Formats: sequence, structure tokens, C-alpha cells
Amino acid sequence: MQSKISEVKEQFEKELSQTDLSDEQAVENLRLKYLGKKGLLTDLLKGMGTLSAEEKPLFGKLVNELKAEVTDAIENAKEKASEAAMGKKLIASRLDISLPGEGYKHGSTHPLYDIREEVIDFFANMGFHVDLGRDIETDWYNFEALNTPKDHPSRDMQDTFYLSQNAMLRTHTSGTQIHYMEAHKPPIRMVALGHVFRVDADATHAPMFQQCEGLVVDETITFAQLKGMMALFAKKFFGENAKTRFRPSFFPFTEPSAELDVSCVFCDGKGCRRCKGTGWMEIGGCGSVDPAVFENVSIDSEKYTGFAFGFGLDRIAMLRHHIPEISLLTSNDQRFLEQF
Ligand code: 2NM
Repeated sequence: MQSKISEVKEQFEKELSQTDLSDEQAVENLRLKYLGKKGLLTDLLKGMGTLSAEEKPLFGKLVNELKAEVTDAIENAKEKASEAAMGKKLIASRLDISLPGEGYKHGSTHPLYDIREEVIDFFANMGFHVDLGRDIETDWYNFEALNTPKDHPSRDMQDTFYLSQNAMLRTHTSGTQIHYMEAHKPPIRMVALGHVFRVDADATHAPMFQQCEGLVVDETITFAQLKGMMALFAKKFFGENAKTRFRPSFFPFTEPSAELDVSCVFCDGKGCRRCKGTGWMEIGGCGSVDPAVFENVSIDSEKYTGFAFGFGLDRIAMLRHHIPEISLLTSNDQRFLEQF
């Protein structure tokens, strides 16, 4: 019987030496083969029944010694196997911490928002009331009260987004000034600003853009004061060297009317590709309020005079930042926005 014990011992040592110690399952199989319920060592103990009373103690002692030995060896092997398994896992999920990080993109204010805030500051600081008006106007506020005749091209379906026969998305913020003059007596000093809508789309025209229009009404308002204020505005937004030029023009609601040009921001007035060699860029329109408009809002045109002006905020932002396409301002492209 004792030879049986050394046989099992030898067999175990041989098998242990042949077991892949990085394989947890193989080690567990080895444990089951020797120490499991039907294992070889368990079998040895079961065989004790056939032994004589004198033989039993020594045999029991030897089997238990072998069992302790095997248990020790298996435990050792398990530890090694679990370490090896962890090593494999770590290699499989390895992070290369030397790679550069992705970083965080932080937000910034939109260039149009900045211009809008600056424009509001500029006029508010000179005592102008700021009125946002409404996006939807009736025919009276958008056209009729502004002395715009029924057959004027801007009234065309091709140019105006009509919501019904009498309601439309405003094509300019001037309607806000009609509302304002109906509600306030002169003296008036106000700017209207916000989104306006026109059926139009190319590199420099979008169906929605932002306008700022100003209105000053009092007993002694002159075109010369308008010129002074526009020159100040141009210097504030395009730099101290910016010059202004007034070109005769026509609007239904002002007489006389003028287009407002500023010396080219790209070449400082020398003439370049961007200003088509003229040295000037158009930034808005202006004029003395037509007496017919005053009559429409019951302001005495014999007693009062006024001037009005309008700019596109998008155009100012484009000139300021050299933005080539107006659609960039509303397309929410991160690559564009993160430059500001
Ligand atoms: C412009 C150009 C010229 C303007 C006129 C008025 C009103 F209501 F007083 F008649 N509001 N805005 C005006 C005048 C707007 O934008 C290019």
C-alpha cells in the first residue's frame, strides 16, 4: 500500500511539471484530479478500509503528508496562474499614456454676438433707446407707413417671405421705428436691431441676417449731424483711420438718401481686389426722414426733422474678421467658430 502512495506522489510531481502554470484552468483540472471528490488522493484514503488496524495509522499519516504537499503545490501553482492571467489582461487592455491628449475645446462668444453687443453699447452710450421690435410685421409697418409704394420691387413675393396677405417676416427693422414713433413723441433717439428676412442667398446675402437701424427726430436735426455720427461709428468699428463717404442714393423713407461707404479695411483705401480697386466699401444706408413718413405717424413734418440710418451686422462682422462667406455665421461649424 505504501508503494501506492509513492506512485501517486511521483505521478503528481510529473504532471505538475508538465502543467502550463499560466493556465488557470489546467491548474484547476490538476487539483480536481488529485484532491477532488473522486481524486486520486481521496481514493487512497477510501482504500484504508481494507487495511489492518496496525497498518492504518502509518498509512493515514503518509497519505495526509502527501495531501498537504499536493495542496501546497496546487495553491502555489494557482497563485502563479492568476498572476499570469492578470498579466495577460493588462497587456490586452494596455493604454499608451505617452500619446498626446485630446484636450478640451472651450467655447467663445459668437462674432455676430460681439458686434451686436458693441453696437448696442455704442448707441446706448450716446443716449439711444434700444428696441428689438418683432420678427413679424404687417404691410403697414413693413411697407406702407415707410412710404413704400404698392408696386415697389421689395414688396414682391420674390423678395419678401409672406405669411399671409397682410403678414410677413420683416424685410428690415424700420417697422420698429414706425411702432416707436406711434408710441413716442419727439425728441426721439433710438436704434432698432434684430433679425430680418429676405428671399436671397449667395456668398454675401443670406435669407436671414441682422440689422441695426437708428432714428433721431427733433426740431433741429440736420444731415450734417447724421454725417458726423456715421463718421464716429466708422472709426469705432473700423479703426481711427477709417474715412467715410456719402454717395447719393434713394430710399422711399428718406429724402435725401445716401449709401454710406467706409475706406477699405483691407487696403486702407489704396484700392485692392476686395474693394474692386475703388478703396471704398459699402457698409450701410442713411438719409433725412421723408416728411411723408412723419405724416404717417402723426409727427408734424413742418416742425420736426430727423435722420435715419441702417447697417447689416453680418456685413460688419464679415469686414471686421475678413469672413468670406455669410453662411459661415450661421452654420455652427466648430472649425470656424473656434477662431474667435
Ligand atoms: C436705412 C437707410 C435709410 C430708415 C428709415 C427709417 C424710418 F423709419 F425712420 F423711416 N428707419 N430706417 C433707413 C433709412 C434705413 O437702412 C439701410
